[in-house]
Amino acid sequence: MAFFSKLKDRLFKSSSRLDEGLDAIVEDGGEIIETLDEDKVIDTPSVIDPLPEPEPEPEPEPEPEPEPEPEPEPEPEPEPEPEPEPQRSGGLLGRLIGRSAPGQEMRRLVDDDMLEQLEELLIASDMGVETALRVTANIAETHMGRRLSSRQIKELLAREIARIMENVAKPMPLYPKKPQVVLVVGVNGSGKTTTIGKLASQFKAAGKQVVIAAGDTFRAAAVEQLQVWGDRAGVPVLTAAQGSDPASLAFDAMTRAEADGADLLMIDTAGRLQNRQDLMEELAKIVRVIRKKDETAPHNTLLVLDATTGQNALSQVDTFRKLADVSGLVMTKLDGTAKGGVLVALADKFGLPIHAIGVGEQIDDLAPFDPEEFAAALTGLQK
Ligand SMILES: Nc1nc2c(ncn2[C@@H]2O[C@H](COP(=O)(O)OP(=O)(O)OP(=O)(O)O)[C@@H](O)[C@H]2O)c(=O)[nH]1
Ligand SMILES: [Mg+2]
Repeated sequence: MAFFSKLKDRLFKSSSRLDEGLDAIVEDGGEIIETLDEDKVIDTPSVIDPLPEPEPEPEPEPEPEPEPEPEPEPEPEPEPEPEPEPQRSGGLLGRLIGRSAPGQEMRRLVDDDMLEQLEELLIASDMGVETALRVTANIAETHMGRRLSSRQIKELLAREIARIMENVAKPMPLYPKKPQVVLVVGVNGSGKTTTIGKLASQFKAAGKQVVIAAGDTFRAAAVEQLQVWGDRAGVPVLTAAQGSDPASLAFDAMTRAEADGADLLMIDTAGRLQNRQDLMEELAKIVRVIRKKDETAPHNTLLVLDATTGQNALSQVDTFRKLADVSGLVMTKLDGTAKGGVLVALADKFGLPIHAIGVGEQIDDLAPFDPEEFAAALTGLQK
């Protein structure tokens, strides 16, 4: 589907840090290995494949030449200047892409040094210390003493990441309750209003009757912005006078949504910083007032997180969970950031469902969260 290839493209843009870092790890301290059949090694679906020489000595040989013969394939040219240093690199291009000539491949021994570098890279990619340690430990357990290409390490990592994330990939649940109340919360600028517009459009396309309430009553511009999104999505937006109590707007919106027989009521809220106690209390009040109408509401409380904030997303989840019963996450701005790794840390630490990811500012730039696609994109694997 065109949409998903666009998504993949955008996520790939965000993967450069991890992707390049992994290539660098293999390049740094790796060595060219003769592979009997290049394609077999490169394209093998499993990274567990045994190496040509299955017996790895404790690695006393960081020494230069594993193979005495300079180049195995008989070339028509009497080599112009084939490789100055045979085993350090396969030429500039080879170094860049972690491979050398056909039949050869750059590989790095999995040892303590390599694992330490990998751990540092994962931490630098915002995956969080605990997650990085555990992923590295898993790789150590299964692959210590092996020589792996950059591609193989990426496959291994992608598999670990997808495994951590598969349990949290869940679309926002829909209930028979009418109206199903969806409260959308998050810090300033995280993408709440935009995400509501995108979700409203998707639910409407799925045949749901949707109403949006402009619970950000502080800024006139916020109401206008939501109105624009309502028009784009083709759903009504309920508003109140600027400065009025957002909790009473939420109450009125519920009354109206009930009267209209709406399936979904999505309530936008003002962005609130975690350290603004008054705003955080106001959020708790919105929830209390909604429950006067329907004690099972809100049925979903979506916390919208901005991927570019990196590790700070973890403390946002902590804080918002204390105030509101956060039922799921949406991660926005995964396009064009190198900090997408924080999503792995979030999944690992909280296990909250990740309903969707934002990959742009347009109405259809919201995608279901697919762990395998995400892991492949994050590690720079071409699928
Ligand atoms: N690139 C990109 N930009 C996004 C995405 N989601 C939202 N934005 C942009 O982020 C900015 C803030 O989005 P809003 O939806 O206004 O955020 P908000 O949480 O409602 O902000 P406040 O109401 O001020 O707290 C806007 O410029 C959006 O276009 C996304 O997935 N990708
Ligand atoms: Mg907003």
